[in-house]
Amino acid sequence: MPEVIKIIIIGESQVGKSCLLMRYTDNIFINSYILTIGIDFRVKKIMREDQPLTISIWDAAGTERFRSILPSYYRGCHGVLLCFDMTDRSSFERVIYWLSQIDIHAPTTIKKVLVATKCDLSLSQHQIKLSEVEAMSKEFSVPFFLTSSKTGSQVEQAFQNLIDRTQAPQKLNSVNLHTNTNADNKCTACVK
Ligand SMILES: Nc1nc2c(ncn2[C@@H]2O[C@H](COP(=O)(O)OP(=O)(O)OP(=O)(O)O)[C@@H](O)[C@H]2O)c(=O)[nH]1
Ligand SMILES: [Mg+2]
Repeated sequence: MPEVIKIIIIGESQVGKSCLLMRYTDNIFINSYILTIGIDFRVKKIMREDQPLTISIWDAAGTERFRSILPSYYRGCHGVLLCFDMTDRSSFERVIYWLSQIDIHAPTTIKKVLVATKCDLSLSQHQIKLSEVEAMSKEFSVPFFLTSSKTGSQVEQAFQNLIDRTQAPQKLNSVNLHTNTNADNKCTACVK
């Protein structure tokens, strides 16, 4: 079991990757958009089963012009958060592209989580149905989380799911794809 877990956050530009990272590491939300140049990096130390664990998190720029540097950052990654914006259909359609990038560049053992962002925004702004997210999750056997970095909803859970699976892969390989849709955890904005 690794004592330092390396996680990368990927997805199209402006889906909210940096906000997800800031919410997880610093518990803050930044309303204005600050473009990530190349790649950003933060560390969070947690306790897991009474043992200290260091999580190093790489926040990749989504813009096309920084894509060429990305392949080398997948190296040695234990987990990946693949983000799309619930209010931007094109970012959801690009999930397949990002999955192919993981297949090409990341270790075969990498654990994946699909992260729907901005679920705090009103249903009228949503461009993706929950059933479509569920279908994508099922097709690629990747659990999903309906998150909001603004409210903090499901952010911790998305990271924790990834961390747990990197720590005990043999037990948690058959992860329940729908655990995050339990009534208590459900992001109500996404319930249709
Ligand atoms: N309402 C709402 N807005 C969000 C949320 N997450 C991010 N945003 C907004 O979306 C915009 C883009 O967020 P970023 O986190 O910078 O996006 P990014 O994916 O890192 O973008 P790149 O660095 O270009 O790849 C910002 O204006 C954020 O305030 C969220 O959960 N809810
Ligand atoms: Mg960013």
